[in-house]
Amino acid sequence: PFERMAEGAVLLRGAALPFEKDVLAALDEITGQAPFRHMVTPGGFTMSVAMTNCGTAGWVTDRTGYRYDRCDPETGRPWPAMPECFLDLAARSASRAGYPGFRPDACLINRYEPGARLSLHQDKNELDFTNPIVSVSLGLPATFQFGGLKRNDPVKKFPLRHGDVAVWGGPSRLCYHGVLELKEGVHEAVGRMRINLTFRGAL
Ligand code: MD5
Ligand code: FE
Repeated sequence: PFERMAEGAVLLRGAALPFEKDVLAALDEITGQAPFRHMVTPGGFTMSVAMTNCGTAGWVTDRTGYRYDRCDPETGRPWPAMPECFLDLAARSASRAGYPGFRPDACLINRYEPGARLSLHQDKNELDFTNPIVSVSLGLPATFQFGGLKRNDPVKKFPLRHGDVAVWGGPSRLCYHGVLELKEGVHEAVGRMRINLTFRGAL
């Protein structure tokens, strides 16, 4: 199961399923130390998606802007370490998609509850855009949309389900993308939410 979504972007359906148990256990460990929180954008809006991080650096936003920070601003402590099973899943997925040698230093963990959405944006706070971004979907299904390099380029929609892994590299790395409002539902292993892990080379 190998779909090409765009130039440089590959969808590996179900690629995270063999890692499901380890990943969900590691997630509980991480969110015990660095709980999900709703961050505030520079414009003063509270995000409907709740976030936390693990790894050397974590993505954060507040009234002063977006950045990667080595510490959790809520606790002042370093983010929880990246679990081995996360690194393994990210590196193997990147490799299968044609990006060998990917070793992420940051994992942003997004939690969508029904009604939460992520509006169209580009990911450009990372220092080196030659690294791909690996995105792992868990729990409730969502509709992912991605467009082009300009905000007004036409968008394509893709359903993302539990266990799917998307790898965004090459020309797709800076494409506009977002997630439509999550529909009501309960996933048997994850509950009433969608979790997305996004692995990045941030520093
Ligand atoms: C999500 N998260 O489903 C997505 C998965 C984020 C975010 O967008 O910033 O936390 S990452 C999807 C992605 C990353 C980089 C490029 C592109 C998509 N793309 O070119 O479409 O929670
Ligand atoms: Fe993004």
